[in-house]
Amino acid sequence: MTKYGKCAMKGVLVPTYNEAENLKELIPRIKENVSDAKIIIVDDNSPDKTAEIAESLGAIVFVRKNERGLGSALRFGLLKGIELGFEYIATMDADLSHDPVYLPKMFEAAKNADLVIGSRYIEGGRIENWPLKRRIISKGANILARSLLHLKVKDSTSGYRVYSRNAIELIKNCENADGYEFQICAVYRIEKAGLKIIEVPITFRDRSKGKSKLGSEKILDWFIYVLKLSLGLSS
Ligand SMILES: Nc1nc2c(ncn2[C@@H]2O[C@H](COP(=O)(O)OP(=O)(O)O)[C@@H](O)[C@H]2O)c(=O)[nH]1
Ligand SMILES: [Mg+2]
Repeated sequence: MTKYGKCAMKGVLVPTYNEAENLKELIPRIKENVSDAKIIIVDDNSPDKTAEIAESLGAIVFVRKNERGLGSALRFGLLKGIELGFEYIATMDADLSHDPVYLPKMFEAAKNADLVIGSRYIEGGRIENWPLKRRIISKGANILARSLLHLKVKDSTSGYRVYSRNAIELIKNCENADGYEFQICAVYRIEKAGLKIIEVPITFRDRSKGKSKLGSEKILDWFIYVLKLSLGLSS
């Protein structure tokens, strides 16, 4: 038991920055698809009142006042999820790019794996209405990750995932991966540790509300991180 009531086995973690409008649609849609899961929001003190909206919609909300970063928010939320007693934790973006309709299938697959990835780059996976530039960045990042880090996973940058407790124990050490590089750090550690990873095809759709937080500086940080990881210079 926790202060949030009888502990559910499943959590759905959503990192947010200025996603109030998207959460109004996302939270009810998660509840519709996985009624037995608790929703955890890690918000970095968004000025648009994301946290208040999330709370009013019944989510467990953590507000970080002095920190920013997708990776550090995910690490924070996954570790909180373990403390709260969840067995499986899904992670997904707030912007409806990750359709909650896939959650039941992904949680089901997680019974036989330590990491389930909602994948755009396996048979049956698709990307809709993403500009060409974003497609090239995403595909390029995956090709680089596969060749430099010798990864088998086809979509190592997807943020739509389900982690087991074992997998979360491993990503505790992704301390230098505070931004978008967290996704790659997590896959790298889980795959190299020999844990089982399953990719499930998804259709990814570009956001229609709010703004992407991926800028060229973050892409460069990601690239330097992967390079360092491949050379054994980063943990
Ligand atoms: N807490 C937190 N969430 C973030 C941060 N940056 C991005 N996010 C969230 O991470 C998810 C993915 O970010 P997004 O901007 O959609 O990236 P894109 O899909 O690669 O364009 C969204 O839910 C964002 O609100 C951050 O610094 N802190
Ligand atoms: Mg997005």
